[in-house]
Amino acid sequence: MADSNFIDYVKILCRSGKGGAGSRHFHRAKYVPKGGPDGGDGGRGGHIILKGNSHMWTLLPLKYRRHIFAGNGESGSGGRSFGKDGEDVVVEVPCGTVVFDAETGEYLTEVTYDGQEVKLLRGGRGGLGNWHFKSSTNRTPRYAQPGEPAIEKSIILELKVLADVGLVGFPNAGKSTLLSAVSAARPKIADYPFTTMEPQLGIVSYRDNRSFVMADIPGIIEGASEGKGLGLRFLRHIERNAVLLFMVPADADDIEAEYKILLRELEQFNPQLLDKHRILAISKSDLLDEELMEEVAKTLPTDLPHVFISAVTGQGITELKDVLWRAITDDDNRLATPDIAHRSLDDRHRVQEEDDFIFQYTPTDDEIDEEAEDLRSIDASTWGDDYDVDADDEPADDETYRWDEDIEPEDHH
Ligand SMILES: Nc1nc2c(ncn2[C@@H]2O[C@H](COP(=O)(O)OP(=O)(O)OP(=O)(O)O)[C@@H](O)[C@H]2O)c(=O)[nH]1
Ligand SMILES: [Mg+2]
Repeated sequence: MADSNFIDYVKILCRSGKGGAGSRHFHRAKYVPKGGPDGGDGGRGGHIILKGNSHMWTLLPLKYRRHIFAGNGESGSGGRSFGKDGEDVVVEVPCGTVVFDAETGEYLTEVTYDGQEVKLLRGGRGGLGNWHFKSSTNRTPRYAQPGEPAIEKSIILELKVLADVGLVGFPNAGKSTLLSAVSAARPKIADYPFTTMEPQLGIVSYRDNRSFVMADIPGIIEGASEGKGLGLRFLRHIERNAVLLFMVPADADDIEAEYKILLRELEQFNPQLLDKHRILAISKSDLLDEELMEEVAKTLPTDLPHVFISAVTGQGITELKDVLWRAITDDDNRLATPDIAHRSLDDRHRVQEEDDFIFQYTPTDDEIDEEAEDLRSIDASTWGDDYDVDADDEPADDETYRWDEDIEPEDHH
């Protein structure tokens, strides 16, 4: 496993950029005595954005990237010059990446389609320069706003393979052999358990140029939901499949009993998995003759369709594809799929509005009080009393500003 390319779990520390400070500057020029406040605004800190990329199949590129930091905004300067915005960081992830808060384990969001952008951490807004705070009572504000702080969050990215059909079976059931028989994928096949150590995807072509994606998942054993065998690590991939194809070999002692064990493991992992369409394939049917097959058929569970298949002789493969296609395209199933995708679905995050970040900076009450106190002290400043400012030039309302009020400087976005 050490040299595996398939990485489906990474933990990363992310930090957005902090906002640049507003400038506290007064215009100075020959023949313009007391030119007035002209400190510009600080630049915005960089955002952290996740972006879906359908050409990525693993989180490997992120494995060694322990930190992702966006750039800080630069401070404003004299002459109402704006500070430069900090650089945004766009992190590309495979489709099917689910994001959790590393501290709380809370589900945050997911990236499902190519090009989708999820705004994760908002960069701090830049502070306003002192010329915003000029007023009739204070023509020489010595106050400028600091920039908003950066936001730091540890996140966990989990990849859940997006496939139409997931293969569910004990080790050695013939899952990889089936995938290699119906697709161009070439998974490793051998007669020992746990040959498959990581999920493999294959595209199965169906008639009329249609196709669907099948995922070969490592074998499940009794106790997998408690971590036995390869355990939980791969059970989660099944969450994203639209249809589950159970595979039990024809030479099993009791097919129904094996099917029930598999079903119980899925249920213990996530009961909603049982809402998916299920199909039972009796693999290695070349080991049975007609007569035996009829005998076996009588012992099969009756609550799901079954198909006798052999990846070796090709028996039942066309029928299997038909049954799978019908299940995949079944509208009832389509509707059921999005809801069962993950734990703790949070309404707040479902719609990602244009500037709706998952984490934004919100000042505490103390910080708001401190800010207001600073602004009040502007009035107490001196040396402006005799300073002449054209009355029309003054901001009409008072300059009390709170970070959460979102004042936009007129000519800047
Ligand atoms: N006779 C017969 N043997 C098969 C058939 N399909 C698979 N086998 C054999 O069964 C053994 C296991 O096959 P795999 O495809 O590796 O099984 P798996 O379910 O992927 O196993 P794990 O990856 O360990 O979970 C191999 O020796 C295959 O040759 C079949 O249709 N007929
Ligand atoms: Mg296998």
